Amino acid sequence: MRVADLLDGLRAGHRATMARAITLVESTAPRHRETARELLLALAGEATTRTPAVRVGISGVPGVGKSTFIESLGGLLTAAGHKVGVLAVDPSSVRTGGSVLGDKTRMSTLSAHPNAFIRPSPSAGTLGGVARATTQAMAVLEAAGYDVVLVETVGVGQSEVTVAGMVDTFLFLTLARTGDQLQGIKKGILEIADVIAVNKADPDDPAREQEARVAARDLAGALRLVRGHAEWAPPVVTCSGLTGARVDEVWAQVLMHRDHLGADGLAHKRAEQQLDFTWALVRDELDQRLRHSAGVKAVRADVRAALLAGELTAPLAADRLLEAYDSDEW
Ligand SMILES: Nc1nc2c(ncn2[C@@H]2O[C@H](COP(=O)(O)OP(=O)(O)OP(=O)(O)O)[C@@H](O)[C@H]2O)c(=O)[nH]1
Ligand SMILES: [Mg+2]
Repeated sequence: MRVADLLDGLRAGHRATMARAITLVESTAPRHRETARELLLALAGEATTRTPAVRVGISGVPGVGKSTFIESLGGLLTAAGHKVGVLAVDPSSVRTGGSVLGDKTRMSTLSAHPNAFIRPSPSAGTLGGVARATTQAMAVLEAAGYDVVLVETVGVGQSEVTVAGMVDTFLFLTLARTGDQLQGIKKGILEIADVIAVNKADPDDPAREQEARVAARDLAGALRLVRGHAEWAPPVVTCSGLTGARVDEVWAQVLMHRDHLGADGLAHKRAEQQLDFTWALVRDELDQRLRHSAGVKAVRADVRAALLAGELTAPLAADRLLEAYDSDEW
């Protein structure tokens, strides 16, 4: 596949080309890497002349209703003329090779919409690798004219921080569980969330709605403690992804956050993200090299045996491995 053909297909918004291009940038096969690089370079050049797409990360525990919410939100956005891409970063796929997020069954209407494109999580590799694939898939979608990209991720481990580092606005979905809602939320989340929505506040269930409102108020209070007088006080709203109630309000808050950043703030945020991404790529690559180093391979069994026998301390063992690594010829 030639890069020029891919570019033509993307500009024309051809879905088959998008799927192909995303597969290409997700690929870890060495023979794809060169083409993928060339494609991404061309896309990066084009991106500078475009209005930046709205990139939103959507997180929350399994079952909080992320996919259902995206189905509702995507419906609103496509009806308003937007082209909506949905990607997933799934930490469980890192371990098991299967992906549960971004499942099209919860997004059946959206996945059938001509102006929506849903891509489940790439199903293998490290979290860094999955994140890299997702960032690059985002570039492909944007080149094809997708002006909103939603990234779904489960609130497990490092995945939220990873996703927060790739999007403009980070939306956290939570539930009203009276009493324990604050304990149930990792403190780190309150530090990175830009907008919080207490989900499943269905209008036909007044008791639940009320519970959600109380939870939202408590959360807003907790946020003030955690974030102090930060410039942006993350709004806490309630919604019901299933019925679509107040999903428009959540989106309005996302746009408020975007307004707050402003064009310069957004450009600055994205530049910083690129810098972090660069170092993540370097670390990933170094990790790979270490894994495949001939020098390290030659000594690792000996070093291990010596360490286990108590003949080497950890710092000395590390020195040995690093020396072996440095002795490699690249
Ligand atoms: N009552 C109610 N149920 C909801 C709402 N949103 C989602 N659900 C239900 O909650 C369950 C989980 O919804 P999903 O959208 O799959 O949740 P998710 O967060 O994407 O889950 P994972 O992708 O597995 O992490 C489904 O049975 C939904 O029908 C809501 O607003 N109200
Ligand atoms: Mg889901």
